[in-house]
Amino acid sequence: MQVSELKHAKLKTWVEEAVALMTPDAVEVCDGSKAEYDRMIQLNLDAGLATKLNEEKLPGCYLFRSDPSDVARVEARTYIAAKSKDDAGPTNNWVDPAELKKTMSDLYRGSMKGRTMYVIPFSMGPVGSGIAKIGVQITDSPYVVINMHIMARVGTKVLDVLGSDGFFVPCYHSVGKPLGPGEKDNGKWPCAPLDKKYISHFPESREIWSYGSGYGGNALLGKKCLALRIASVLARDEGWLAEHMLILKITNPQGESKFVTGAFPSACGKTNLAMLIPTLPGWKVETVGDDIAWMKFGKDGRLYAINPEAGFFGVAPGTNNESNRNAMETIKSNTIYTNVALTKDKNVWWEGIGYDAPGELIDWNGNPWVQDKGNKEQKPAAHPNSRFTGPAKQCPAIAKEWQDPAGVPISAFLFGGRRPKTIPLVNQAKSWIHGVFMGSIVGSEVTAAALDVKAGTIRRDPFAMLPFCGYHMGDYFKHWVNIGATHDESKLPKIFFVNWFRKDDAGKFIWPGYGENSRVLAWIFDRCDGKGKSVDTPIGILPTPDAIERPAGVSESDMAEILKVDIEGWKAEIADVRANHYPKFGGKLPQELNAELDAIEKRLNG
Ligand code: OXD
Ligand code: MN
Repeated sequence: MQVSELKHAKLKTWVEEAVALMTPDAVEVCDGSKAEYDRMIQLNLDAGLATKLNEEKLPGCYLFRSDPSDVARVEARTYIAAKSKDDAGPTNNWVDPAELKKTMSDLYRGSMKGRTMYVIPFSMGPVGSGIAKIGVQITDSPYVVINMHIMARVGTKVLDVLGSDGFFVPCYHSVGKPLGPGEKDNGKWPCAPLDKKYISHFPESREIWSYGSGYGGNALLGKKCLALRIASVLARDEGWLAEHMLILKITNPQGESKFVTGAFPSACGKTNLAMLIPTLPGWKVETVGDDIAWMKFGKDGRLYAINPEAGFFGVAPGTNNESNRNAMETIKSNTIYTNVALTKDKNVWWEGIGYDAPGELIDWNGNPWVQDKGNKEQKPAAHPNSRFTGPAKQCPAIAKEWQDPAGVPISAFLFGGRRPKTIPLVNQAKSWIHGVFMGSIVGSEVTAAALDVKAGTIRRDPFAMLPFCGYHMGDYFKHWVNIGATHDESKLPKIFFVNWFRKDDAGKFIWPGYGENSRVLAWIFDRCDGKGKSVDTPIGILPTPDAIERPAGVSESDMAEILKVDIEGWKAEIADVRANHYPKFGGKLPQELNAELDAIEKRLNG
């Protein structure tokens, strides 16, 4: 389709302005067809950016290697350009929007020379769903086009729903590497240097401008940029929730089902939990989403969730048949791999895939690599943030409701993180506001290797939204408080804090995790019906020691340890929240949360 054929006047003008600014050699409006996908793959193959993988073992799969400066989301280069700095809040980077638009317009000027501009109409959520939102991304990256084909619903069907005056979020994207006459990418991943990368959000005008990166959440603008940062602002204004949450369906041995969402900071096994294979006989877990949940109130007063995405953009290292067999099955075909290692027979390999590297590999930098297990200093063959982009419909555990435009009714919210001590295996909030308090103090242990902080330090990541909230985090807490204050609490999801990551004094995990987490999910399921043996404690409602059947390897005393109320540990936790965490949000911290902190402290002292 030509730009001149676009029926939506605002969209047409916006595209024409982008063409005038970025001066591509050609413009294409994406139709979302298989033929288009195949043509984009061919362009990537011709540019030397894609490697076709073994057609017998991995049909329809391709490998890409990105530039070392372009391997992950760049939080330091991510901006919330609200009109007032106070609206972005203390946990977001802020630049005045007019100034940022000026800087970025200068970068965009001529940035698509020698390339084609692709206009991708996309729907986050099932096309036409009342919960879904439409975006239109302009990009000069055929890699982005194929990833968007998998991660969102794209093409003409979206334009049909948009009509001539529908709402869309305009998203600019350029890799920031124009080509001179006759110049080709020649196998070199196009992007701009780190200090020229910008991932910018304009919350008032609901716009996204991304420049200089072709990778993941920086470039697939439907995901973190639209579905979380801009959507969180829409949700605040319109009275719904846009959350960094997985969605799963649990069915008990009697055949009754419930839907649960869960927020966990990055690297806490969200995708694994979303695709869990229960060890508990008779129970079934199915997947609705692994990263983002959009929830709106139904006429019955309950919250209904959709997964706005259509694919999984998962971390490859550590994914194997034990940790996540469903993910391994999902990515056996029609999958894009980025920055994993390549074997001689054009298969993929990564650290933690479950078997040793089969002979000499090509690592994610494109260099020969031979595994040396004796060398602890050896650089990994796959980048630690290497990814697969796989279609959700290929997941063997996908729930039949996953594309239901009305969404699925949510019975429980889970919050969790990696907490080696203090936080029990599972703890039910006594009330909505207690649950909001739990969400507000979510934290996870970071390793020294990952961040420049002392190993064992807890990084607080409230609601797992710190890098993804498009406005002041204190106002975000207030939005959650208000949801409880303005709705019938008995119909709202019950809230639980879970922690699979307790360690003993020798540093060994006490709880086996993975499929055994189904035992905890079963207790949560029963609690939603007011069943499940429980005890009221100062910190919340805990299972009695015999409420959760112990898995192999977990002794009675282990179970008592991970279910006990660690009074001293909790006092330290409360003191840390009071001294170091809550003050970050200044006057915008809702007083209801301070009151909750006081109440728990009082109970601990009492
Ligand atoms: C992600 C993240 O990539 O949360 O999903 O970092
Ligand atoms: Mn995520």
